Amino acid sequence: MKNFTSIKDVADLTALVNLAKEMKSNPLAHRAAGKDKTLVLLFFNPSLRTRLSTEKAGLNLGMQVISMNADQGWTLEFEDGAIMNGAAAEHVKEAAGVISQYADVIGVRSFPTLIDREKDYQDKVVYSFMRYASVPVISLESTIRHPLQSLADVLTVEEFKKVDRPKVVLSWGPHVRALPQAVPNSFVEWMRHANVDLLVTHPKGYELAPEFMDGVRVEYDQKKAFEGADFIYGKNWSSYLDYGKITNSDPNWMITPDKMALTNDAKFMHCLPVRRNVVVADGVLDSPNSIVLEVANNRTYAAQAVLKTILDQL
Ligand code: SN0
Repeated sequence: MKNFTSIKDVADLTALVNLAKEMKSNPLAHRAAGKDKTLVLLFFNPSLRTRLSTEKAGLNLGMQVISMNADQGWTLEFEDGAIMNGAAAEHVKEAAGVISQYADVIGVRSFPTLIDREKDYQDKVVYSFMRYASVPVISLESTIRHPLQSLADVLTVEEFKKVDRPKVVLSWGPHVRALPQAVPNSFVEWMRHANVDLLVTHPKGYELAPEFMDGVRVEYDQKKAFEGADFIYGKNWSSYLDYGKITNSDPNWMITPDKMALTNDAKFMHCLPVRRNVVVADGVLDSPNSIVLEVANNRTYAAQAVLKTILDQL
């Protein structure tokens, strides 16, 4: 694994999940792996879990960790051949090259504009860093994917499943803000490689990009989708078709205890942050079936498995 930006960077998902489990069972066992190595995390957008869990993962592996909020101050230029007479003070060619002088591994977070679909789906920030950095780059949520979240999701399903091939339902829920498609895109991309029966439910108009959904089942009737589910994964996303828009805010799509009652005693998962009583009702989040904190905890071990794999190859 040179970089970590999508499932395509993972040679063997089962082996990576097993490594994450091993990290979890003894988080400090590999403190020598990252000795004298520096992890630099760059945040072009806000972060709570990703920042803390990835820092923690690096520290558990004995790395030195430097995080930087890159959302203020200089804007970077990402276009090749740009005449830089506008707002951007530095090209990513120099920025990524410079950070590579200080870091052994670089992590980058960036959100989409949700205005220009073609541009967002080029995933330029993370790919530019990969191109111009001389050290491995990991995605801390790119404009269209959130692979560390998805690895934690696969690990959590693996830990909590009661049947060999559980029914996993990704359910859209309403939201007041237009959110990225990164988490659901990535969730689908990873779950289709896991041993699960995957179903996606959302209102018409919220179809995800074909590059992620090809061959994945969709059920537009949310209640029907919930029937017999072993896991419900709640998430809002803005429309891909009417790009970045909120085209449905029907509160009837909120995930409620009534709907959870239709499932096979399903566990409830969400990547967080979550708007209570908008996307999901209190009764679901506060029920014993909610494992949102377990998902968040697993973010550390997902990141630790990825970092360990990369460190072993340096
Ligand atoms: C982000 C998203 O991609 O949906 C981060 C999730 C890991 N979520 C938000 O930005 C939520 C913002 C809000 O106002 O609720």
